Amino acid sequence: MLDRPLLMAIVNLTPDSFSDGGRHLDPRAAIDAALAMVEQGADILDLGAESTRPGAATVSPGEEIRRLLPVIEALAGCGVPLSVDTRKPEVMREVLAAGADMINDIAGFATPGAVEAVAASRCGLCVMHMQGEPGTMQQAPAYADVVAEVQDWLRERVAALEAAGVAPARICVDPGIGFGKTVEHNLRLLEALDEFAALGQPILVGVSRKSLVGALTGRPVGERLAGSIAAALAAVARGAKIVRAHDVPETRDALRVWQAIEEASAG
Ligand code: HH2
Repeated sequence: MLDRPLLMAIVNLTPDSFSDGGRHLDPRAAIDAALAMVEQGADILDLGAESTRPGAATVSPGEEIRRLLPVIEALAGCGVPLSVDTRKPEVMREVLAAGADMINDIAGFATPGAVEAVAASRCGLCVMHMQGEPGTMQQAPAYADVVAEVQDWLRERVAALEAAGVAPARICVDPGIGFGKTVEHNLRLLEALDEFAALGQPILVGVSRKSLVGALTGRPVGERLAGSIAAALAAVARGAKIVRAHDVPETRDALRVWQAIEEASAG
């Protein structure tokens, strides 16, 4: 399945996500938006019920579950895997029981109980790197060597999952663009993404509409599509296998064209 880059479409069930908060808070609206994304070529749907933008307020596990369950139940069988973006073990257990196929954890399954919550299931996992906590992570991110430190941390988290019995084939890794990183850190990680192949796991990257794109273009969140696509293609050119994005038709087109050129050059 990973012989072409996959498109993970973002469905935020939150009132306060940085770019589309509030749009899909009503379950029916979220379900319709998600089904439209599948029609438009999404390979995976990533459902998130807690905003992780810098400074965002936390949501209780009960509230997160209440937002997620009706949407998961309605989307089960929609034709693409359902990923849930959460870092809470209670939420992981509930959504897996409800039929979720993948857990995307911005805390890299480092929260106590998170590894155990996923180990017994067969779900896919995305292990993302974050320095600090969403509330404060952008205040003073610091690394001696950002690429080495992010890689070491991801390697350690993958080892912890494997030690708990998770098959490596279930795991992808993500450097966590914008999560406790300056513009320079983000650029360095994207530029060196091919070095992450040494971890031996597929690489997922999320750059869509992020402040990195804003910093480079001077554009507000609603005008970052072109910059987001440029960053996504730079990531796949350096080996990313899954791209997490808000704008499905446009990102799909960009990936198709990129892929066709790759195939032509391979003969
Ligand atoms: N970025 C966000 C959320 N989850 N998960 C992974 N694996 N990689 C990412 O880069 C990533 C992520 C932030 O984007 P968004 O979901 O649009 O915003 P919010 O966190 O405000 O809901």
